[in-house]
Amino acid sequence: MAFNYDQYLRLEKMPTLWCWGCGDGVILKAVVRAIETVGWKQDDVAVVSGIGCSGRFSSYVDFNTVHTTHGRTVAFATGIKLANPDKHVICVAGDGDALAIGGNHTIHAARRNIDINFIMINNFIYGLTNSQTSPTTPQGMWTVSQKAGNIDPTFDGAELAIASGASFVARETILSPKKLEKILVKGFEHRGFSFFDILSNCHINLGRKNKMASAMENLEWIDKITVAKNKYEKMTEEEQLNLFPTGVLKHDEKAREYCDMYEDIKAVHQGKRAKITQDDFEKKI
Ligand SMILES: Cc1ncc(C[n+]2csc(CCOP(=O)(O)OP(=O)(O)O)c2C)c(N)n1
Repeated sequence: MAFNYDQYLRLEKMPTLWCWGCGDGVILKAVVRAIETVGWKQDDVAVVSGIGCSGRFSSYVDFNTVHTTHGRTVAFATGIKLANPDKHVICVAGDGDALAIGGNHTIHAARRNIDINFIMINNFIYGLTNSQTSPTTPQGMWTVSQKAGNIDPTFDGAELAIASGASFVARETILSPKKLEKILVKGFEHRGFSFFDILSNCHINLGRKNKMASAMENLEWIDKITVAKNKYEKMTEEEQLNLFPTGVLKHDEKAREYCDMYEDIKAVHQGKRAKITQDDFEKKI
């Protein structure tokens, strides 16, 4: 039977404001399909987005949604999750939102290992505001803020999430919607901070002056810079240079989740237990 997307969409908001051929729609489809697979009820899901093309995401989906300020997606999401630990929270942020203005929030949400699903739509540029350099823009590329070519070293959001303490980290591209759906399902089912670096095209604002003016050309470039993790691991360091491995990059089931740890704090204040000790951080599985 055909998948019923209408059930998950705010049809009155259609058509979307995304450009023709934008990858954001592919990600939206994968997210709702993954939600159906994990069996979450629409009323039990909150989708929080910031400002950017990616920020439009929350307007189009029929869940509890918050379209919040630029760079503060995960701060809002943290409050929602702590107040509703039994609900499912998804953050959607651009690479600018997640790694530039919101970088500090991303680091600390990952460090706490709070059960939030953080989807970074990585189009390598500030899309909505027309082509300023973002932390993921490759060196040498034209941007409107660095017209001679970007000199800032490129930042790897997945590596940052791993180093910060996220317990589930994965990368996929919109070229493989089925694989994308699968890693979303895995991350959604994981209890802890799940970070998804999803590589997508912005042929309008990244591509137009970087010789990939069509969606296809932009996607061919994404195909060239990505390689499945198992192949990547067999490559020499030289071959790995400028390539991004895709797939599940980290999956730690043992790390304790923040809302669970917060329950321990509540128990102390309610007089149900004396205090928290270091033993509480050894997860018993
Ligand atoms: C506090 C604040 N600073 C700057 C802006 C302007 N602004 C809006 S979206 C954006 C960047 C968008 O890029 P990204 O987060 O990568 O998302 P995309 O549009 O590419 O999805 C900026 C700088 C803002 N809205 N608020």
